[in-house]
Amino acid sequence: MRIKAWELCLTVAISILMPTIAQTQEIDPQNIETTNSQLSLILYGGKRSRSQVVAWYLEELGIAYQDEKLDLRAGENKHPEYLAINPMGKVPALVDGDFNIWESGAILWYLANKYGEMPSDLIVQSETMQWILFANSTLANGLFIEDRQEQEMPRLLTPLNEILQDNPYIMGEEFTVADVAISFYLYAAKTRFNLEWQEYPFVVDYLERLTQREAFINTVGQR
Ligand SMILES: N[C@@H](CCC(=O)N[C@@H](CS)C(=O)NCC(=O)O)C(=O)O
Repeated sequence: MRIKAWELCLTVAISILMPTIAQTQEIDPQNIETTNSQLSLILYGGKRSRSQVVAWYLEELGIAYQDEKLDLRAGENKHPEYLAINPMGKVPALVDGDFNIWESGAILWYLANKYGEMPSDLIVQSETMQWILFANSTLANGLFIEDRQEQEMPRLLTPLNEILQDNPYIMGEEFTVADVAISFYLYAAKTRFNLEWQEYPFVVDYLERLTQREAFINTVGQR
């Protein structure tokens, strides 16, 4: 099945429901100020959106947050109150006290640094950033964009399979935010297109392990 670029956001998060840690609440665009003052961490997302990758990582970190689901079809992401948080009018966006950040990869990076166990080593930090950017751009486009899928999927999955043959996780022995970013798109593509990926057994094994994580089950894995 082929998919157009504009459909990407409707398909990357196939399995969407409410996180258990999150307190889900329908947004009242007139009331964003009030909402912000109630909890310091607020995730703005949409029902079928990349906000799920952030929800998963927040749950991995064990951080309670307020889950604000915007109605994208109704254009709530274009209301002035939300544009004040993300001027691009896209989700996800995260509000942490007085700080707003948007772009799912940047949000993961911020959370990993502030609440995770990001080492101070520049090499490790840069490699982590490399994988987050790869997931959000090269991998997501290669897996989902109509004109690229056939050529890019084997090109990207072959080296991923080799890396995962030698390591349980994308950066080695430890589960990191890079695994959240990478596996989110792998899972979404595999589910969306009903792929077996027999030729990539270590990718499949990796996905099976990650999708059994409690935080995944409680967020992306919910249907
Ligand atoms: N690269 C951005 C993509 C953001 C994006 O396109 N979000 C979609 C939902 S997945 C959106 O807000 N769509 C609504 C719109 O474009 O009006 C990210 O990873 O955060």
